[in-house]
Amino acid sequence: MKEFKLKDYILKDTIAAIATFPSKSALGVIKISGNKAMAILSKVFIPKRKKDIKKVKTFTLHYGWIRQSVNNKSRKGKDILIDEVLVSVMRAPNSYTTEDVVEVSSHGGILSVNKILEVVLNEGARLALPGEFTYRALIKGRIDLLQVESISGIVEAKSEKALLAASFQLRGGASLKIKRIKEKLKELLIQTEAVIIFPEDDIEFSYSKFSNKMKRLSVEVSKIVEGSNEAKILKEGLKCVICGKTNAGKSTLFNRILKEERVIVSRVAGTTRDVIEETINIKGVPLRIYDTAGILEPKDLVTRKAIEKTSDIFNEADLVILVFDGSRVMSKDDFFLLERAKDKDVILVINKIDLSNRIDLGKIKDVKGPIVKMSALKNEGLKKFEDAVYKIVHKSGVSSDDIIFMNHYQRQILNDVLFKIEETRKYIKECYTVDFISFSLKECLDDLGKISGEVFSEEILEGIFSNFCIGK
Ligand SMILES: Nc1nc2c(ncn2[C@@H]2O[C@H](COP(=O)(O)OP(=O)(O)OP(=O)(O)O)[C@@H](O)[C@H]2O)c(=O)[nH]1
Ligand SMILES: [Mg+2]
Repeated sequence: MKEFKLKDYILKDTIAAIATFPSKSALGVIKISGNKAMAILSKVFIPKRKKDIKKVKTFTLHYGWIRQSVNNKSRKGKDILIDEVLVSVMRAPNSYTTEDVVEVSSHGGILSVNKILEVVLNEGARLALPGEFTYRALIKGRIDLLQVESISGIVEAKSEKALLAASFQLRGGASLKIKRIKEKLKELLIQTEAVIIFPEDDIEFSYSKFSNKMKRLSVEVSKIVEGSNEAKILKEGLKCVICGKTNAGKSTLFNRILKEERVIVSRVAGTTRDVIEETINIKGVPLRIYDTAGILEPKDLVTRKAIEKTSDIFNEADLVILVFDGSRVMSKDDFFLLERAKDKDVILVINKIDLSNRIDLGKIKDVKGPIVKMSALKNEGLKKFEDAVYKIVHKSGVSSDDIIFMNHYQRQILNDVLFKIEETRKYIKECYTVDFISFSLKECLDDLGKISGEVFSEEILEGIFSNFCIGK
């Protein structure tokens, strides 16, 4: 994807873009925003009822045709009519961008929509960059950075829970939470500053009272960290890898989870070579689930590649599903995989319970995660398996109002804030001088300002807007 820099988002330009997905569909929408929006419209639009379109009121709808002016001699003066449209006019400052905004709804043909955009660009608009309409809403102060992030949360929502959470955030729910934390931090900061600025007044600084307040703040920030982690899972899906030695029944389980015969299953050890990815939804949580090769010893180039691919996806996984063949004793491959999964969230699946049991579960140690006994072949225990996945995904117990969509940078900053708060608590416990505490609180406040967008951070803004689509 092309990288965009903030300096390319020039505010004085009038911008235009196709806002709908270009495909054969009922409608297509072309958006124009900026101080020349109405002038451009007046050049390309022929209203059915005669009127001066430049002077129409805000929030009005106009029926007519989009035209393309023709300059060649033989057709001079005879415009080409491109498409029959409805035009919505939203005047500054009450519009998405706070500027004059025009939305042209045309028929949804790919050519028609592109042609309308072309004539609009010919009359002086510039093609909008990704997220540029939303960027203007942010810069003009109509929404903050958390609301911006909620918009991509709405666009990308894969479940009702994600949609409701993003919509709550767009209404300012998350912004208010950050604001409240900032207010509390400010109060604490003022207390420390009073001690520093007026030493002659001998203001008493109670370390124990301060410590209690910081503890409460830490709980609140932790809750927001959990909410942002949950949002990441809802947005991107939980990466969930199925591992196990050859023939344990990984592919059979994969097919069961998907409820279709997606991959080849066979008695031959080493059937699966490639990593196969599918996305499913378990009770509103998108799971990006991967079937992998069970081979652990490379025999040739193909098996070497299979091992490498499995290993890469294993390292990235949020959740490992470790499949054991319950009808066989534990082998060195099983122990190797157990050791490897030690630091991950794991579900241990004891498969093939329809056969006689030979596995010794007592030998499984040091793994945090539930054990699910099942038969993938006979489709027994799948419900227990899905419940175990659901429990792991929701272990934090975050409710939908606590979910906060943030981008990678915002999450990183939030984690830094929590770290600093914990550090400050240590300073307080060890009765450091008040200026140490004060400095740390000030840093936390600045960082929270970057998350909501009050403190300008180029890195965050570029990170957010490069992921937006053009036309949003
Ligand atoms: N009896 C019984 N057989 C099973 C069960 N699950 C899988 N199998 C059989 O075990 C064999 C291997 O299954 P796969 O799903 O291909 O195993 P895998 O772990 O994907 O194997 P590789 O891709 O070679 O690593 C097949 O013959 C399956 O029918 C089960 O629950 N019970
Ligand atoms: Mg397989």
